[in-house]
Amino acid sequence: MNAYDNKTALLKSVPRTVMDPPPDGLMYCTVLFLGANMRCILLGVIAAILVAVAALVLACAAITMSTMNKSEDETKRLEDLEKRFRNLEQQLNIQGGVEKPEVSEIRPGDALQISIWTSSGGRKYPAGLAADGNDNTHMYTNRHTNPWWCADLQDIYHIKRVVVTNRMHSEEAIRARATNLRVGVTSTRPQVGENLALDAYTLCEEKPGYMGPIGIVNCPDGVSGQYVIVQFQVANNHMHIAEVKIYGYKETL
Ligand SMILES: [Ca+2]
Repeated sequence: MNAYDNKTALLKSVPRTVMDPPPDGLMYCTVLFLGANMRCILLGVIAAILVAVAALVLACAAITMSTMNKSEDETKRLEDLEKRFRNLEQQLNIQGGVEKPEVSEIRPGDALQISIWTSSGGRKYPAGLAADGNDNTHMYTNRHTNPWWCADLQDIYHIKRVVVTNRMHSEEAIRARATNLRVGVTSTRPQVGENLALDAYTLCEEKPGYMGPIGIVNCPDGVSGQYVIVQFQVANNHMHIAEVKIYGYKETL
């Protein structure tokens, strides 16, 4: 066997799978090609998803930051408004616009009552005895339906509180005449000797039943006038009280 024959024999011994494509070689290459492209597509899809997720995270972070900034801005805006309001309130206080004057006791310049009871010994108990600063002296009226006592403040005052002290040193049955206390304010002077209607004044408060040793009445804001009325809503009875203390402040125009 010469060299040519040897080469030929060697070529014939090479497997056909290396030298020649298999009968379905075209399909094999197509699968390889598509397989490579599918991996690329898959990698592309994964990359796109990652990019989308990253974009979503960034968007959420941006929205959160924006919301926080807006919240901080709103808080600062409210703080500024409150500061401006406080400054305005302070200015009004300085100008007397909303300043509430100090409440103090108002001493009446005069006092009157529906009638003056006179004892068998000729002793009289006028209205001034309920405004003399002495708890041991008291005013005293004849019997009336809804007897009244009145303090003349001789100027317009805002009335905030009235403290009525019952007659001292007497039997409980006598002091029990102080029943159904009513206190009010009016700018009309009541007439001595005349019954005073229950709606003849602005009522501060009424205390149903026995008043006890002391009756405390509060007046709502805005109640003002020159005359403070103390009245007992009773049928045909005497009125006798030791002291009336009035608290408020003077009207300023
Ligand atoms: Ca007195």
